[in-house]
Order: sequence, then structure tokens, then C-alpha cells
Amino acid sequence: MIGQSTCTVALFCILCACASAKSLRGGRHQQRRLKISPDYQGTPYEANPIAIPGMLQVELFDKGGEGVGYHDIKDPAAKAKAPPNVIRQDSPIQINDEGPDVNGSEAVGQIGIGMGIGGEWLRYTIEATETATYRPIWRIATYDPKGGDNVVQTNLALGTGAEANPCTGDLPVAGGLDIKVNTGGYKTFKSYTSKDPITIPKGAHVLTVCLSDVVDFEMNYIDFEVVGEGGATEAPSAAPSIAPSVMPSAAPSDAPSAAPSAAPVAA
Ligand SMILES: [Ca+2]
Repeated sequence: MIGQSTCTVALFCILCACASAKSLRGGRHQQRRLKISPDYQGTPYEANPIAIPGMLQVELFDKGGEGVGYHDIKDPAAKAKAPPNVIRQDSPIQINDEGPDVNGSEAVGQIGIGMGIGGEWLRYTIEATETATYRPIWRIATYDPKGGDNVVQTNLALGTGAEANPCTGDLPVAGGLDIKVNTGGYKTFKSYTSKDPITIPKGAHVLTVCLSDVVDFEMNYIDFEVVGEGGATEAPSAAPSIAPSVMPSAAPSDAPSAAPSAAPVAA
């Protein structure tokens, strides 16, 4: 017979689940996840880790300063010239937050990092809700006023935060760009699909965005969409689709590695 005691137990469990979920959301991720090193000194910029799948806004790199939340190698003069910004006064990373009087194709009010150069990196505490493989879509701008193309080599490195050199040997890298492109303006942003996929296991991690080789590089966000699910940012017909990683290289839709990834997937 299902009596009052059963209902009481069930209700208690529901309350426990709610309380537990609330605790997990608001708690310190370092204490409840083993995939982030206890030695990592960074913390999420916002209250919680950045959820994956989803959109990683690059200006929301972890708190912790140089060598922890970011690595900045601009010279002191360049840092001194960095304009005031609406967020991240805790770092010399240039933040673009121009208002409506600035020319450019990116939507007004969007914020990104600016003037990135090769060798710099940014770190993010992320939390993946599932184990999945992604072809990240990078929203970037890079401009050569002489009309040439700029090298854009970026990578992602998934680690625990304990790595001193996440982009140069301490971790495998994947999910980045390797293209030469001129988006047509310093504030003209376009989206490019990564050269290769990256698999992110369920749980919390420290994700490093490596600016391996870039110049005059601006970035708004990186969109993590599960491979094969498609969506609004899928490539146009002339460019390769967001192909599953298991697709053989000879497959018609898996175009050559150089040109295809250079094609913008969205305006
Ligand atoms: Ca952004």
C-alpha cells in the first residue's frame, strides 16, 4: 500500500534534489569537480563556469591575472594606450566595447577582445553538460589595409589549469583555425569553422584559447555546437558543412583542409 510515508519520502527526495542542484550551481566548482586542479588559481569571471555546448564570450576570461586567466605579451607602451573599457579593468587585455558611433558590421553592444597577437592566450573555466565533439565556430575580425590576407592560427587546449604552458606543449590542441584571411575591416567580423574537431568530456575543465599566430586580431565569441547538429551558423553551400569528425577525408562534403575552413560560415 502506498501510504503517506512513501509520499513523504518522495517529497523529501525532490527537495533534496532541488537543494543539491542549487548547491551545485552556486557552489565552488573547484571543490566538486576533480577535473580542475586544486592548484589552479583562476576563477570564472561570472558566477558560474561557462556552459558548453553554447557560446563562449571571449571577454569573459577567468579572473586570476597574468599567467592564470590570460597571457598578455603586449609591450608596456601598448598597454598604456589600451582604452578604457566597460569590463575587465583587472587586466591589460584590450576590450572592444564601442558604442553606436563606431563603424563596423558587428552588432552594436557586442564586446570582444582586440589587438591580439601571436603567443597570447586566454583561459576559461567551462562546464560541459555532456561528453560531445564540437567544431567550434570562431567569430573574428582581422584586417590588412593593404589588401593582403593575415595568418590566423588559433587553437584550443583542454586541461586542468595546472599547465604552465597550455599552448606550447603541455597539452594537445584542437578545434582552432589555420587560415589566411582579411575580413575587410578591423570591426568587420565573420565566422569560421575550426580546422578540426575537439572532444570535451562531461564536467568542468579549464579551456585555453591559444592565439598561436595572429596579427591585428579581434575576437567576439567562440560558438560550441555539437558536431552534426547544424544550426543557423552552418556553412553556405559553397563552403564545407560542419562535418562530423568521423567522416572520411575522401567524402565529397569534407573539402580540402586549407580553403574550406577559410570560408565564412555566416555574415
Ligand atoms: Ca563577445
